[in-house]
Amino acid sequence: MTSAPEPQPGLVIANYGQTLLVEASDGASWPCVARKSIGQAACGDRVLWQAGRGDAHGAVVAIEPRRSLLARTDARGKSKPLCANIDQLIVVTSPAASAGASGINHSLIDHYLVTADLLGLGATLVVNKMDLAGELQAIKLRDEMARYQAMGYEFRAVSAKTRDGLPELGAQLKDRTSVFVGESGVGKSSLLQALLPDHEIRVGALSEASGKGRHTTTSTLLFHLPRGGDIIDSPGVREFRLWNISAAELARGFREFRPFLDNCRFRDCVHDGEPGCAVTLACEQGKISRQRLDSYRAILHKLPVVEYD
Ligand SMILES: Nc1nc2c(ncn2[C@@H]2O[C@H](COP(=O)(O)OP(=O)(O)OP(=O)(O)O)[C@@H](O)[C@H]2O)c(=O)[nH]1
Ligand SMILES: [Mg+2]
Ligand SMILES: [Zn+2]
Repeated sequence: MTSAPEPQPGLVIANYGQTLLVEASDGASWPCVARKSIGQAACGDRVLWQAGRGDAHGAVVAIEPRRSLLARTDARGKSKPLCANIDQLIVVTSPAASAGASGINHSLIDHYLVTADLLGLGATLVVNKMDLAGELQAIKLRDEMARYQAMGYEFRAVSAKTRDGLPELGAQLKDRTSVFVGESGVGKSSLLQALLPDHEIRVGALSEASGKGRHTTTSTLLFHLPRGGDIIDSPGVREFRLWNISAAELARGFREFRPFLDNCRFRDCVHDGEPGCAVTLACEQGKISRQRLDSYRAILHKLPVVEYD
């Protein structure tokens, strides 16, 4: 019997569930399965892997230590790694088809921003499909986003269709690993396609020839930017659940709450209507927006266990 091939370093560039696509140092990619004992590998993981014999899949035998990990929690509270070794979250939204409202899903945005803060990652808000926004809607959007900018988050208004704002977004992605997250249909894959003209990425338009199903993204995929940096496309979500964090951690994730958190009457205040709550008072005084406090409370009520620390 010949001995097993030497493990070599690689990068997970796609996660299809059971099968991982691993990019070798020479740029070629190989389908692999992960050894059960090593835990779940995610897109963006640096791994050690062994080539398979003949047509057989390779084997991922070790996951290198991660500098960051974004995980998703399912309805039962089970956490699943989504992508690893990322530097920033690109939170993508788009204006609603109907005029009037801005159409932005604030609760989902706030979930992602809190997640980024708690993981120590950067976050940028991107509103795509600005070509569809009417004049009034565009003003309202920029107004709402100005609030996030005041908290120190980057904001970009872009259009994958007209390419408006894409050079600026591209500059922000350079030499970093970024993951595009957000609801289904907001145009994450379209933005990646616009930034990566040499790749062919399937986007959600109905196939005109067959009229069958939308090409919604179902796997997490990593692409290299031609001028340095990696971007990861992820499947759209309706809701993003935080893992089992404490109420205190959640409140700290709302970064503009921080100056008030030590001033509540009760040390274990969760800022949900308790008397003498400094966060509620700050909201009444216009120092914290109503929408953010509502978002915080909505997330608080959904935490699997509210721990007081
Ligand atoms: N008008 C307009 N349409 C866009 C723009 N960007 C994307 N679209 C359209 O929006 C639809 C959804 O785009 P996708 O890129 O597949 O959206 P996604 O966020 O990747 O969706 P999931 O993969 O399901 O999460 C497609 O029909 C795109 O052609 C844009 O800037 N302007
Ligand atoms: Mg997609
Ligand atoms: Zn309080």
